[in-house]
Amino acid sequence: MASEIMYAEVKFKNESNSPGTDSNSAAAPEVKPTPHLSKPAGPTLLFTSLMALFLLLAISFLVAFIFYFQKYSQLLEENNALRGLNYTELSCTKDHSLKKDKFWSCCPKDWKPFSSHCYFIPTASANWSESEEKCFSMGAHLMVVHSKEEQDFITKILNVHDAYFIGLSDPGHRQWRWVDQTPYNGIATFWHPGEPNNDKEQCVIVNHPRSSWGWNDSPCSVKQKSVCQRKKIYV
Ligand code: 2F8
Ligand code: CA
Repeated sequence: MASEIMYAEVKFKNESNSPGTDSNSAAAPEVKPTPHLSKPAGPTLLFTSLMALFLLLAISFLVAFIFYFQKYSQLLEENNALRGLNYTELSCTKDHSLKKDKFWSCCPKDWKPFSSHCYFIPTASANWSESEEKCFSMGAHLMVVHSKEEQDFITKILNVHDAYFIGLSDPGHRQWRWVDQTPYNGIATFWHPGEPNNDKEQCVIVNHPRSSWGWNDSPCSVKQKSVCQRKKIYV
Protein backbone atom coordinates (compact mmCIF):
# COMPACT_ATOMS: atom_id res chain seq x y z
CA MET A 1 0.00 0.00 0.00
CA ALA A 2 1.39 3.34 -1.04
CA SER A 3 2.08 5.55 1.86
CA GLU A 4 0.32 8.83 1.85
CA ILE A 5 2.58 11.84 1.59
CA MET A 6 1.40 15.16 2.82
CA TYR A 7 2.94 18.34 1.64
CA ALA A 8 2.60 21.55 3.52
CA GLU A 9 3.40 24.95 2.16
CA VAL A 10 6.85 25.90 3.07
CA LYS A 11 8.00 29.47 2.62
CA PHE A 12 11.58 30.54 2.67
CA LYS A 13 11.98 34.08 3.73
CA ASN A 14 14.85 35.85 2.03
CA GLU A 15 16.16 38.01 4.80
CA SER A 16 18.70 39.88 2.75
CA ASN A 17 15.98 41.44 0.68
CA SER A 18 18.40 42.63 -1.90
CA PRO A 19 17.00 45.11 -4.46
CA GLY A 20 15.47 43.58 -7.51
CA THR A 21 14.72 40.35 -5.86
CA ASP A 22 11.30 39.34 -5.03
CA SER A 23 11.14 38.34 -1.53
CA ASN A 24 8.18 36.21 -2.27
CA SER A 25 9.77 34.32 -5.13
CA ALA A 26 10.81 30.83 -4.37
CA ALA A 27 14.51 31.29 -4.14
CA ALA A 28 16.89 28.68 -2.91
CA PRO A 29 17.32 28.93 0.77
CA GLU A 30 20.37 30.86 1.75
CA VAL A 31 22.83 28.70 3.49
CA LYS A 32 23.69 30.43 6.65
CA PRO A 33 27.43 30.39 7.31
CA THR A 34 28.13 27.95 9.99
CA PRO A 35 29.56 29.97 12.84
CA HIS A 36 33.15 28.96 13.64
CA LEU A 37 33.32 27.04 16.74
CA SER A 38 35.76 29.18 18.70
CA LYS A 39 37.80 27.34 21.28
CA PRO A 40 36.66 27.94 24.76
CA ALA A 41 38.55 30.96 26.15
CA GLY A 42 39.21 29.27 29.49
CA PRO A 43 42.31 27.11 28.76
CA THR A 44 43.99 29.78 26.58
CA LEU A 45 43.50 32.39 29.24
CA LEU A 46 44.85 30.01 31.85
CA PHE A 47 47.89 29.22 29.69
CA THR A 48 48.60 32.92 29.04
CA SER A 49 48.22 33.72 32.73
CA LEU A 50 50.56 30.89 33.67
CA MET A 51 53.12 32.04 31.12
CA ALA A 52 52.91 35.60 32.42
CA LEU A 53 53.29 34.36 35.96
CA PHE A 54 56.24 32.21 34.98
CA LEU A 55 57.87 35.13 33.18
CA LEU A 56 57.32 37.36 36.20
CA LEU A 57 58.81 34.75 38.48
CA ALA A 58 61.79 34.25 36.17
CA ILE A 59 62.44 38.00 36.08
CA SER A 60 62.11 38.22 39.88
CA PHE A 61 64.57 35.36 40.29
CA LEU A 62 66.99 36.97 37.87
CA VAL A 63 66.82 40.32 39.64
CA ALA A 64 67.23 38.62 43.04
CA PHE A 65 70.13 36.54 41.69
CA ILE A 66 71.93 39.63 40.32
CA PHE A 67 71.32 41.49 43.57
CA TYR A 68 72.64 38.69 45.79
CA PHE A 69 75.50 37.92 43.42
CA GLN A 70 76.64 41.54 43.66
CA LYS A 71 76.33 41.44 47.45
CA TYR A 72 78.27 38.15 47.56
CA SER A 73 81.02 39.50 45.29
CA GLN A 74 81.30 42.60 47.44
CA LEU A 75 81.55 40.47 50.56
CA LEU A 76 84.14 38.25 48.93
CA GLU A 77 86.17 41.28 47.95
CA GLU A 78 86.01 42.65 51.48
CA ASN A 79 87.02 39.25 52.86
CA ASN A 80 89.96 39.14 50.50
CA ALA A 81 90.95 42.62 51.56
CA LEU A 82 90.77 41.54 55.18
CA ARG A 83 92.50 38.19 54.63
CA GLY A 84 95.82 38.26 56.44
CA LEU A 85 94.89 41.56 57.99
CA ASN A 86 96.32 40.56 61.33
CA TYR A 87 98.84 43.35 61.01
CA THR A 88 99.58 45.14 64.21
CA GLU A 89 99.87 48.49 62.53
CA LEU A 90 98.79 50.19 59.34
CA SER A 91 100.36 53.17 57.71
CA CYS A 92 97.73 55.35 56.05
CA THR A 93 97.63 58.42 53.88
CA LYS A 94 94.62 60.58 53.23
CA ASP A 95 93.36 59.85 49.74
CA HIS A 96 91.09 62.50 48.26
CA SER A 97 90.43 60.52 45.12
CA LEU A 98 88.42 57.92 47.04
CA LYS A 99 84.68 57.70 46.62
CA LYS A 100 81.96 56.74 49.05
CA ASP A 101 82.84 56.67 52.74
CA LYS A 102 86.52 55.68 52.44
CA PHE A 103 89.11 58.38 53.01
CA TRP A 104 92.39 56.64 53.79
CA SER A 105 94.55 54.28 51.78
CA CYS A 106 96.73 52.08 53.95
CA CYS A 107 99.55 49.60 53.78
CA PRO A 108 100.69 47.37 56.62
CA LYS A 109 103.61 48.82 58.55
CA ASP A 110 106.93 48.06 56.81
CA TRP A 111 105.22 47.61 53.44
CA LYS A 112 105.99 50.09 50.65
CA PRO A 113 103.06 51.84 48.97
CA PHE A 114 102.93 52.48 45.23
CA SER A 115 99.79 53.43 43.31
CA SER A 116 97.03 51.08 44.52
CA HIS A 117 99.37 48.39 45.95
CA CYS A 118 101.70 47.66 48.86
CA TYR A 119 105.01 45.76 48.54
CA PHE A 120 107.06 43.71 50.95
CA ILE A 121 110.39 41.91 50.63
CA PRO A 122 110.62 38.91 52.97
CA THR A 123 114.05 38.47 54.53
CA ALA A 124 114.39 34.74 53.92
CA SER A 125 115.13 33.14 50.57
CA ALA A 126 112.87 30.30 49.39
CA ASN A 127 111.90 28.42 46.26
CA TRP A 128 109.09 29.86 44.09
CA SER A 129 106.19 27.91 45.69
CA GLU A 130 107.36 28.61 49.23
CA SER A 131 107.78 32.27 48.34
CA GLU A 132 104.21 32.42 47.00
CA GLU A 133 102.93 30.65 50.14
CA LYS A 134 104.75 33.16 52.33
CA CYS A 135 103.13 36.05 50.47
CA PHE A 136 99.72 34.33 50.65
CA SER A 137 100.02 33.90 54.42
CA MET A 138 100.29 37.70 54.61
CA GLY A 139 97.20 38.30 52.46
CA ALA A 140 99.38 38.97 49.44
CA HIS A 141 100.88 37.23 46.41
CA LEU A 142 104.13 37.36 44.52
CA MET A 143 104.44 40.63 42.65
CA VAL A 144 102.53 41.12 39.42
CA VAL A 145 104.18 43.80 37.29
CA HIS A 146 101.63 46.03 35.57
CA SER A 147 103.86 48.82 34.21
CA LYS A 148 107.40 50.11 33.75
CA GLU A 149 106.77 52.69 36.48
CA GLU A 150 105.85 49.94 38.91
CA GLN A 151 108.89 47.86 37.99
CA ASP A 152 111.15 50.93 38.35
CA PHE A 153 109.60 51.75 41.72
CA ILE A 154 110.28 48.31 43.12
CA THR A 155 113.75 47.80 41.64
CA LYS A 156 114.89 51.06 43.28
CA ILE A 157 114.48 49.35 46.64
CA LEU A 158 115.98 45.98 45.65
CA ASN A 159 119.59 44.89 46.08
CA VAL A 160 121.44 44.63 42.76
CA HIS A 161 123.32 41.59 44.05
CA ASP A 162 120.15 39.56 44.68
CA ALA A 163 117.52 38.01 42.42
CA TYR A 164 113.82 38.14 43.37
CA PHE A 165 110.97 35.85 42.40
CA ILE A 166 107.94 37.57 40.92
CA GLY A 167 104.48 36.08 40.39
CA LEU A 168 105.08 34.89 36.84
CA SER A 169 105.55 31.23 35.99
CA ASP A 170 105.11 28.72 33.21
CA PRO A 171 103.15 25.53 33.96
CA GLY A 172 104.45 24.17 30.64
CA HIS A 173 104.79 24.98 26.93
CA ARG A 174 105.89 28.54 27.65
CA GLN A 175 102.42 29.58 28.76
CA TRP A 176 103.31 32.43 31.09
CA ARG A 177 100.82 32.95 33.91
CA TRP A 178 100.55 35.65 36.55
CA VAL A 179 99.58 34.40 40.00
CA ASP A 180 96.53 36.65 40.20
CA GLN A 181 95.24 35.64 36.74
CA THR A 182 96.18 39.00 35.19
CA PRO A 183 96.49 38.22 31.47
CA TYR A 184 100.11 37.88 30.38
CA ASN A 185 100.65 40.78 28.06
CA GLY A 186 103.45 40.05 25.64
CA ILE A 187 104.01 43.80 25.18
CA ALA A 188 104.38 44.95 28.81
CA THR A 189 107.17 42.54 29.68
CA PHE A 190 110.67 43.28 30.82
CA TRP A 191 112.76 40.28 29.82
CA HIS A 192 116.51 40.69 29.63
CA PRO A 193 117.74 40.38 26.05
CA GLY A 194 117.89 36.69 25.15
CA GLU A 195 115.40 35.69 27.88
CA PRO A 196 113.37 33.59 28.39
CA ASN A 197 115.82 31.03 27.10
CA ASN A 198 115.16 27.68 28.75
CA ASP A 199 111.87 25.79 28.96
CA LYS A 200 113.15 23.98 32.04
CA GLU A 201 113.35 27.35 33.79
CA GLN A 202 109.69 27.88 34.58
CA CYS A 203 109.73 30.65 37.19
CA VAL A 204 110.67 34.26 36.74
CA ILE A 205 113.13 36.35 38.71
CA VAL A 206 113.87 40.01 38.43
CA ASN A 207 117.61 40.63 38.63
CA HIS A 208 120.39 43.03 37.70
CA PRO A 209 123.13 40.90 36.13
CA ARG A 210 124.94 43.69 34.28
CA SER A 211 123.69 47.17 33.68
CA SER A 212 119.95 47.02 34.22
CA TRP A 213 117.06 45.32 35.95
CA GLY A 214 115.02 42.82 33.97
CA TRP A 215 113.39 39.40 33.98
CA ASN A 216 114.98 36.01 33.57
CA ASP A 217 113.35 32.58 33.47
CA SER A 218 115.00 30.61 36.21
CA PRO A 219 114.50 27.22 37.92
CA CYS A 220 111.57 27.25 40.39
CA SER A 221 113.45 25.08 42.88
CA VAL A 222 116.37 27.45 43.47
CA LYS A 223 116.04 29.55 46.61
CA GLN A 224 115.77 33.23 45.83
CA LYS A 225 114.49 36.36 47.48
CA SER A 226 111.03 37.53 46.47
CA VAL A 227 108.67 40.49 46.28
CA CYS A 228 105.18 40.24 47.79
CA GLN A 229 102.38 42.52 46.70
CA ARG A 230 98.90 43.19 47.98
CA LYS A 231 96.17 45.72 47.29
CA LYS A 232 96.04 48.78 49.50
CA ILE A 233 93.52 48.70 52.33
CA TYR A 234 90.95 51.48 52.22
CA VAL A 235 89.36 52.73 55.42
O1 2F8 B 1 123.16 34.08 30.82
C1 2F8 B 1 121.85 34.01 31.20
C2 2F8 B 1 121.60 32.76 32.02
O2 2F8 B 1 122.34 32.85 33.22
C3 2F8 B 1 122.19 31.75 34.13
O3 2F8 B 1 122.62 30.54 33.55
C4 2F8 B 1 124.01 30.45 33.43
C5 2F8 B 1 120.73 31.65 34.51
N1 2F8 B 1 120.57 30.54 35.42
C6 2F8 B 1 119.90 30.66 36.58
O4 2F8 B 1 119.37 31.68 36.95
C7 2F8 B 1 119.89 29.43 37.40
C8 2F8 B 1 119.88 31.48 33.29
O5 2F8 B 1 118.52 31.44 33.61
C9 2F8 B 1 120.12 32.65 32.36
O6 2F8 B 1 119.35 32.52 31.21
CA1 CA C 1 116.94 31.99 31.75
